[in-house]
Amino acid sequence: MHFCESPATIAGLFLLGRALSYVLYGDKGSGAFCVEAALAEAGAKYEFWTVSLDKNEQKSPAFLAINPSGKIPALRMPSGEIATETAALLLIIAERHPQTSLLPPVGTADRAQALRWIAFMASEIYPIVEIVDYPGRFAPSGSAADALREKAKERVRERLLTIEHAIAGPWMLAGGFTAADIYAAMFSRWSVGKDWRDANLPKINALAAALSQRPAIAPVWAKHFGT
Ligand SMILES: N[C@@H](CCC(=O)N[C@@H](CS)C(=O)NCC(=O)O)C(=O)O
Repeated sequence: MHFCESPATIAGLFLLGRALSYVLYGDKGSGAFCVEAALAEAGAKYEFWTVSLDKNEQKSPAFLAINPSGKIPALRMPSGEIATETAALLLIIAERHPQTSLLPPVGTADRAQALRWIAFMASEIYPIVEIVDYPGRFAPSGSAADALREKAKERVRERLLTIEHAIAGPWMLAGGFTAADIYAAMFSRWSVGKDWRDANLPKINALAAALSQRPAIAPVWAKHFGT
């Protein structure tokens, strides 16, 4: 289903989606991967509505009404309210589906570490990805923007190495799989280049391979990142 279908169709499907399931607004290979993987892990019903980054649909008036920051992913809850921010969405899904292992139990040392690494990636990596993807938003276009993009890529690589060194193996935490693994695997597919990743991030690569084999997540991984 495409985001820019006729308004009547969208309105009808909105209502249907609202009544029955989550509605995830996103695009393939984007931050929507995390949210879709968490929903799949939870066994939750959801609709995936494409907001095309190639077509800049995240800046369309229709989508800005959903997320005024003009970014995907956004998630409409079955009860109708919208939430955004990938890290928050991971935590919201974990909270609403406590039968999953997306987050360790409240008050445990493992939960503290899962929250720590999710916050690290949200604050230290995701904003730098915007500079890699859209350097012209931060520097005059041309050689200044190109140089900035390269510097930003270096920072993403440095911060992914911090994650690499923190991985217990196969998952980030010795206690097992959490939402932090979904987030880490996604960032390793962006910005840094496959050759560099293969040479420098063996633990994240192994984590991503394990994630891509989880029964619920396997089809989501294939959809967003291929096999
Ligand atoms: N702070 C947001 C960042 C989301 C974000 O940057 N999403 C990217 C796609 S992965 C996007 O929509 N980029 C389009 C743009 O910045 O115009 C989050 O954590 O969800």
